[in-house]
Amino acid sequence: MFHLRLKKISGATLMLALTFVTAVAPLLQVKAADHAESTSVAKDPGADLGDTFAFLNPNDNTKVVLAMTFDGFLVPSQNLNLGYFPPDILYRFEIENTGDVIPDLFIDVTFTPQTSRTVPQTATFVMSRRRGTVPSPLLGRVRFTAPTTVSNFTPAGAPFVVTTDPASGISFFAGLTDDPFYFDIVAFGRFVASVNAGTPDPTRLQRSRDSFAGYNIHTIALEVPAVLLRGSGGNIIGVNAVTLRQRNAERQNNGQVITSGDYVQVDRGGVPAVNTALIPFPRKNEFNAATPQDDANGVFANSIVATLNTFGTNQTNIAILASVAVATGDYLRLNLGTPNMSQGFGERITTTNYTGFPNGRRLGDDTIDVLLYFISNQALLMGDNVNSNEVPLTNTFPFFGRTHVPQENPTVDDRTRN
Ligand SMILES: [Ca+2]
Ligand SMILES: [Ca+2]
Ligand SMILES: [Ca+2]
Ligand SMILES: [Ca+2]
Repeated sequence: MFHLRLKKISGATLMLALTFVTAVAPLLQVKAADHAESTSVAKDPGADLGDTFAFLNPNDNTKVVLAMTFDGFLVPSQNLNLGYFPPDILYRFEIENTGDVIPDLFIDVTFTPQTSRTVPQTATFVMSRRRGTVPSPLLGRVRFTAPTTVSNFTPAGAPFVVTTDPASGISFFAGLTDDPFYFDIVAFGRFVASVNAGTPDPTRLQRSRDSFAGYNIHTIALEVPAVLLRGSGGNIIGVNAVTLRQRNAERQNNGQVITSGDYVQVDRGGVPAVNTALIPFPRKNEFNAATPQDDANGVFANSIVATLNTFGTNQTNIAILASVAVATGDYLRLNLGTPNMSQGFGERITTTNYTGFPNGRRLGDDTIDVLLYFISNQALLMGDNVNSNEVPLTNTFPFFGRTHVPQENPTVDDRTRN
């Protein structure tokens, strides 16, 4: 536990830890990896990305799993009313595979309007390359359609519906899942408050309550043969998830909304918590609308470095974090040549043969603890005392935990752990 570990570390390290925690008061604003982090998305849930994932399928390393989550904190009793996909938002994976900051492949997913609470929507999947890039013999343009998974109230929940396009070998899933992100927002806030009050109380970090437990989130997950993603950059690919809306929306007297115009980016997410933890509040909307090219051009570098300086992060670790999220843009970068046999649960960045975040991101990776490790100059190992998801992941694609459903037994509480 944190308290015991504090007793074991040196006085100097303790001072560093406490200095760090004192300085991280801004992290009190942390809502999640990227859930509701800016005013431009907090009241636009369908476009509000939560997390982005990219990892080699632990059962078959020739395949890459890409996933984005959005519109989270859904209580199971609202699975039917809120569990649909908005038809007016474009969900896009940008893949960078040449070693620069310019995305080279685009995977776009859109949905037909919902016509019934019990009928699947149809998703359209389009994978294309950036205009001007060298055509790949393996990839022209991939297009297919697939049904969404419609949630229900049965005790077992609706089985995940996976569609595989026979031509490309790409598998697709879209539906409500457990939110795989885990973090005790409340305990961390209380501990920081105790430090700020001059009475540091590490026992505040012993709640071990996952603020995201028991809630569902919307998930789009893809399983793509690695050969389709590899470019001239070799085994390294970068993944950025974005949501886009058309520029104009005109509300009609009959209740319809007519959209038109070009697409404008609403949210983006590569490396977790960059916007949430490192971008100052006045610039969060601007960051969400910006691009990895902007990152690499240094548009946000001063703000990020200023925040890390406030945290007490030294140059060595600022350089590490900058190499991950700034210098070549905020992409989640995955090495397709690094074998992965695990979903990441129970592993720490100091674990032998660790292959997870910041090498891509697996569903089980404790990303909060990894980020705190570097921000604290590799001094803090204990993180937030929430070390895994509250329900098991599934063993096959899409790998996410089952959709939470309302409890049948009136004496059994739900799994939320606020
Ligand atoms: Ca977001
Ligand atoms: Ca590129
Ligand atoms: Ca969860
Ligand atoms: Ca943790």
